[in-house]
Amino acid sequence: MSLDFKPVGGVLASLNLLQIEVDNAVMHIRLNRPDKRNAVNDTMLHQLQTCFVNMPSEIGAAILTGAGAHFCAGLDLSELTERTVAEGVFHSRTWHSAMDTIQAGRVPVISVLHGAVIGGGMEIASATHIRIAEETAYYALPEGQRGIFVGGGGSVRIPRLIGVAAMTEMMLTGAVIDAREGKLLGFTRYVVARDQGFAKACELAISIASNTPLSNFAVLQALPRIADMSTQDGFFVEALMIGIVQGDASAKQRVRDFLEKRSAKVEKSV
Ligand code: 1HE
Repeated sequence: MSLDFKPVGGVLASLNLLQIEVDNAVMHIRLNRPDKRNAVNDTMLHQLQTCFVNMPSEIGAAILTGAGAHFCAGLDLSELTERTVAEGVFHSRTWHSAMDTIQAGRVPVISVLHGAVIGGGMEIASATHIRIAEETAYYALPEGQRGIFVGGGGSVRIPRLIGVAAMTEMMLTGAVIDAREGKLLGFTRYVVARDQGFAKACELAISIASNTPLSNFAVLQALPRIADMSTQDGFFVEALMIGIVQGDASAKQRVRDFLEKRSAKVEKSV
């Protein structure tokens, strides 16, 4: 498959801060700036956005990881000092746009978190759809200590995962949360042993990529919108969504496959 990425905003010549590999229907995107602990500078942010905007139609799921000992040390603080107030506002909006291409893109994204998952690193992870932590992962929001605030959508997404109270405490105190506590708080779905995150992500990604595209579309696009709606609006959109999804030929085939004993039962994993 050729990965013909078009630059977003004409900024990029290449995606050198990402390492991208494709295995059948799964794309693996690795933040690749380990010497700076994958701190996200403007170039990396644009490259992430470019990658998700140009997701080839053959891809059905993506895995996001970080190179080196850490997932991501957050915003590249070296780019922050010279910004004016207006530039700060617009910079945050650039992050919002990039994170949106991940969360509201076409493919489900699984992040594998290890080592530091700090500030903007938590914001990137919270824009993905499933988070897997390796036991080395730890989380912090040191924005309070740095005299800044979250700017990559974290104030919206992170409280929906761990609650406003936990995020408030993390931001006020700089508390560092380990992988197990992160799971207890609801930030990740899984905690796995060191170096086991990618294998787990592959297992999930292969399964997710085999869902019908319209069903994955409904999960990614309708669920978060319904969560923002009134109860009655939510029921209404849900009814429209199931009507559309179940009307697709691939859905009808899958239901027939089950009824005619050609597809697997629901079984709990051991
Ligand atoms: C960086 C950054 C960075 C590392 N921006 N350069 N994020 C933070 O406040 C986290 C800051 N980073 C750290 O606390 C530590 O670097 C780590 C715990 C992540 C890793 O420690 P360590 O000992 O493995 O590495 P190091 O020696 O601290 O860093 C290696 C290099 O990466 C070093 O550069 P060098 O040129 O001296 O080798 C560091 O300066 C550089 N580096 N992290 C810039 N973040 C959308 S708004 C989001 C707001 C935020 O994300 S605030 C949180 C920012």
